[in-house]
Amino acid sequence: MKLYYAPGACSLASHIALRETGADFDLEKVDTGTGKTETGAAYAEVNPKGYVPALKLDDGTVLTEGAAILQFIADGAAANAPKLRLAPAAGSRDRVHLQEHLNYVASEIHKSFSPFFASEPPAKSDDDPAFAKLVKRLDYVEDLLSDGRTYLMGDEFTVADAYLFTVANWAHPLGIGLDRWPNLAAFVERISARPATRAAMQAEGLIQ
Ligand SMILES: N[C@@H](CCC(=O)N[C@@H](CS)C(=O)NCC(=O)O)C(=O)O
Repeated sequence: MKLYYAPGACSLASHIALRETGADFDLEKVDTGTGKTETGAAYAEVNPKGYVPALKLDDGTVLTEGAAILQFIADGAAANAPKLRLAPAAGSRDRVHLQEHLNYVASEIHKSFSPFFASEPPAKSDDDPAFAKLVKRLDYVEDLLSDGRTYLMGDEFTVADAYLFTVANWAHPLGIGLDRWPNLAAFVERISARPATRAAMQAEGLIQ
C-alpha cells in the first residue's frame, strides 16, 4: 500500500497511524500546488479530489478522506492492527464517539486552521472572526482534556489522537501560541514523543 502525503499536512495523521501499526507501506510525496507527485505522476489520476491524504491499496483501490483512511488503518491495515485498538470495535457506541472526534477535528479544527495557511491570512487576534472561531474550537478540546484524560477517548491512544495532534501542531509553524490551552499543549507534547510520531515526522523531514 502507498500513502500519498504532503509534509506536515493532515496526511501526517494517516502516516502516524500506519507507523503505529507497523504496517508495510510506501510513501509518495505530493505537491498539491503543481498537482504532481515526486515521481512526476499526475496526482489527479490517483485522487481526482486533488488533496492529500490518499491511500492506494495493493489491489489498486484508492481510499480518500483522512477520517475514513484512519479507520481503515485502525481496523486492519496490518495484521496486528485490531489488537492495537487504535479504534473501538466497529458497531460499538465507542466507535461512534471516535467518529465524533474524527469529524470534529476534520470539519471544525482542521478547517478552522485552513485560512491561516492562505497567502493573506486573517489576523491572529481575538477580534478577528476566523481566529475567534479557531479559539472556540480549541477551547472545546481544552475543556475535554481538562478532566485529566491522556487521550481523546480516555486512557487509550486512538487514530483520533494522531489527527488532533497533526492539526493542533500547526499552531507552531503558524506562530499561534498554545499557552492559553495548557492541556492541549501537553497533549501535543505527549503525542509528539511517541516513537511512531517521531518516525513519521522524521520521514517527512519535519524533525531531525
Ligand atoms: N476532506 C479532506 C481534506 C484534506 C485536506 O484538506 N488536505 C489538504 C492538506 S491538509 C490539501 O491537500 N490541500 C491542498 C488542496 O486542497 O489543494 C480530508 O479530510 O482528507
